[in-house]
Amino acid sequence: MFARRLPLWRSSATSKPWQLGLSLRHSWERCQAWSCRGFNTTADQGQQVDMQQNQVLEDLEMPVARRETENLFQERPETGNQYLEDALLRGYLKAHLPPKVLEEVSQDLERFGNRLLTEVKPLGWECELNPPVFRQYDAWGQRVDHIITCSAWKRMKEISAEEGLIAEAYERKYSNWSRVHQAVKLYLFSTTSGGFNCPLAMTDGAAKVIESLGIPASLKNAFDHLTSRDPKKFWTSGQWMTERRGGSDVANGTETVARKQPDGTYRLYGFKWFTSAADSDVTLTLARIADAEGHVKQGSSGLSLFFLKVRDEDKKLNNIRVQRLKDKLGTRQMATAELWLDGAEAELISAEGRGVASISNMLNISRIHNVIGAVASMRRMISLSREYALKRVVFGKLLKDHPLHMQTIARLEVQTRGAFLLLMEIARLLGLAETNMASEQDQLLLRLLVPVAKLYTGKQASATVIEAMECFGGQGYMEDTGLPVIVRDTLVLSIWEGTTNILSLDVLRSLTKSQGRAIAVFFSTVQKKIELASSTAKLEPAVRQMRDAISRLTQFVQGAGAKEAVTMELAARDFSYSLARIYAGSGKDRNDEFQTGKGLGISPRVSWLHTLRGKEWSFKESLVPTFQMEAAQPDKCC
Ligand code: UCC
Repeated sequence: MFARRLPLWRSSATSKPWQLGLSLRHSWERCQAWSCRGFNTTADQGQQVDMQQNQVLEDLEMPVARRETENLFQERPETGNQYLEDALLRGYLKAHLPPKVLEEVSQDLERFGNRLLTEVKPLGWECELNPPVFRQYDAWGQRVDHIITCSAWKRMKEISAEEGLIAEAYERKYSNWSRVHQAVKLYLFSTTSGGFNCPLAMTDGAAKVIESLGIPASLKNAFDHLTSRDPKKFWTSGQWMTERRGGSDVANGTETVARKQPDGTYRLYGFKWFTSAADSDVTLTLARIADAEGHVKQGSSGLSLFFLKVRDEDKKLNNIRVQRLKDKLGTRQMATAELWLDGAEAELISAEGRGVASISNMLNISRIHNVIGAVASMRRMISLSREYALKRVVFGKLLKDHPLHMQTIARLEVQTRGAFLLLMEIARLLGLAETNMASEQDQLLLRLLVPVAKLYTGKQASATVIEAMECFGGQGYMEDTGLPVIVRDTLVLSIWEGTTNILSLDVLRSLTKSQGRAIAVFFSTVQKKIELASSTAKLEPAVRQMRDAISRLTQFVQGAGAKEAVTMELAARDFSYSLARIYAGSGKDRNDEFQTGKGLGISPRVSWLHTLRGKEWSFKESLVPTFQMEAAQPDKCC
């Protein structure tokens, strides 16, 4: 076929410019017949096809410049108000929030959805086009170490304050539901935020640490700034944990030394290798306190937590030098820097040697933000793919009418729904914990689910956005569609805030620390959810699958005590994946309408495609909880 194809630029004597629209359409249809003929054609059919083929080739031999463009361009996928278009989100809120809260929150989210569309989205794109620039010296040779951010980035900070993206969680206007409200706003904001979701994650984490310390008088001012709705007052925070020797093994990698001053403050000396959102106002960081002889204690118990302002009142850096900005694959809108601390003034805010335990409050919050970012990226890419499927014609019909294409999107949708329900569950539990309404079981579950969700959704998101990018063919790979930005920015989610393996070990840490109570709560919670689901006949296959998975996991856990530590370590990732799949897959709820689907569906089954105009696809996709016991056997693992 290719041997016979004529170059496009050779003009055809038979075609007339005014016939082009028609002839191209016809040739397209002929193309379909031609491409569908298969390999086994009779001689007659073969002749016919040859004639058709010749005609198609003739039709295509138009000088490119003279073609009507309307048939050659693809349609841009457009989405509207993200809140109004997210049926699962709205269904979840309707099923959970008390009516009065629902009314107010819905109004706020609808308004915010419009603001995202009209104001925030263009700003996010501007941030992408104008990444931060580092100017080390001024024109006269003075060292200035100035990180220059664009006006859109600065505007994002103001909008974050105006919208109460941090404040909401600490004002607790809606009591235990405030965290859900905040999580939903951040979820909607995430993919249009131009990377500003990163400083917000750390700011929330810093506020959480300060609050958990009882808001000491010395930190009251900082707490007010971090949780302010006033754009002029709002501060963001960094989270400087990673040093030259690495970011996972913080206990052994941290070299920064803190020297006590006569006034009780400290001065920090060290080198921070990754400091995200380095333009932040304040930060939390770890260091080892030196004794009178200048000695420091190594290991985790030598680390203490410090609070510091990055600049003074005159915007001068706090004895900090910026070495350079990082050249990252994604999140390029946001300045990540290498910093020298050369006597930075800091305040000790944890008990000496309790730095890691204290900063873990921040870690858990920023890990939840990571989950928010992951689910948001998945949702955004699927919304766009779905929109595109309603517009893009290939092989003579819309993408939405191609079963294989729709099956692909359906699979992504199932993953996203499971991840969304996991996220909402965490936000719900966090809200309970912060309003003293959480039972001991709720708290154990929250501790376990944060690393489980972080590690699982980080991986899900990377796979999902790449698959969704493919739904646009070559267009998905084009920078100016904005799709590669989402893909790049998503890929970091399995790395920062702890890699998949580090988080898998944290899952084990939470089980060990609770002496098995966390896993017991996990099992009893999913059993209850499954009991609820079993009353719905059409969920029977999913319930069976779930029961089977739980039983296999229970067997493994029961046998784990007798095995060597290395066995559990090798199993940690598969084990955590299973926990995530089972919990997300059992995403049942108390509200009947939400339980049985009716277009919202529970996560193991997807029926949303019914809502696509004109076609009635129904795919039974499953978040099959598969726990590979083999991977837990050291001799089979290499
Ligand atoms: O990447 C970074 C910033 C990027 C920007 C992020 C924006 C994200 C936004 C997303 C939006 C889209 S900052 C670097 C991030 N680095 C990490 O995440 C660190 C990864 N490494 C770990 O997580 C390790 O597991 C360590 C550092 C926690 C291990 O430290 P240790 O000292 O070796 O661990 P230990 O000895 O097991 O734990 C010390 C104490 C224990 O408490 P006690 O002493 O009472 O028994 C632990 O139970 O800390 C407690 N602990 C925790 N508690 C440790 N982890 C936790 C936890 N997650 N929750 C509660």
